[in-house]
Amino acid sequence: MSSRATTHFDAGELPMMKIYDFPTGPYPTRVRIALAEKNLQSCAQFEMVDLYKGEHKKPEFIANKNYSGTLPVLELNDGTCIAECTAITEYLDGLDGIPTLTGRTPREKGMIHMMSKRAELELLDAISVYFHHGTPGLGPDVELYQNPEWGFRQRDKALRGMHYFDTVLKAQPFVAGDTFSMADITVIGGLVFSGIVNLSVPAECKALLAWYARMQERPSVKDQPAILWLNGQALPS
Ligand code: GTS
Repeated sequence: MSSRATTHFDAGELPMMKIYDFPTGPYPTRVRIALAEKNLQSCAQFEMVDLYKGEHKKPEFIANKNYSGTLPVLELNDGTCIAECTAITEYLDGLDGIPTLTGRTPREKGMIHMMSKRAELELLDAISVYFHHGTPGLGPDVELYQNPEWGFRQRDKALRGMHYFDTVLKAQPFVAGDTFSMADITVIGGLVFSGIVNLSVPAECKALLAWYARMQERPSVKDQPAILWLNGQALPS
């Protein structure tokens, strides 16, 4: 961890943490990007939970790791488990006392939180619902209830969300304003999921497409397994 430029921690004080992960998953990708942005990857040990085998729905996982039965989950040395990408990102961002992803001032924090939540509601979570209800999703053994009509409505909502974020990005360089933040990471998660379900960003959403191309050049984003996979590149072993 010696490469971290500014930190309130000495290397030995930084916590080791475990991330319950599915490397190409859009939500785990959000936390992987946050770790890379904070240069904390070497503090994280990843444990794969196979979504397609329903390991995240097993009673032990629900009881001990995440009541919601989703990934990612961050587990601290003392056994504390933090689920929800935004909560995990807030935790990681606060570790060094120099928040770069979740805002410093009340105004920044408010804007970033709002835009990240909006990116979940209008884009990422909507595509997730489409995946689980409007496509075979994780397969019949895991998808015990499917409502295709709801899935297709959410797909249409996500397409409207893409137009909304296109409008936002016509006016400013990043989703929550002038700097990269957790809100950008959430929209990246949304576009990763859109790639997985073949829901293309409409060609007229030029600002959103240009922003996504820029995001994929960021060191924290470009080598993510999900991005490599979607771009037809080999995954690291
Ligand atoms: N609100 C949660 C968060 O922000 O962490 C959602 C997490 C989520 O839906 N994760 C997906 C999941 O566990 C992982 S992935 O789809 O990105 O790979 N899905 C499995 C399921 O059964 O919902």
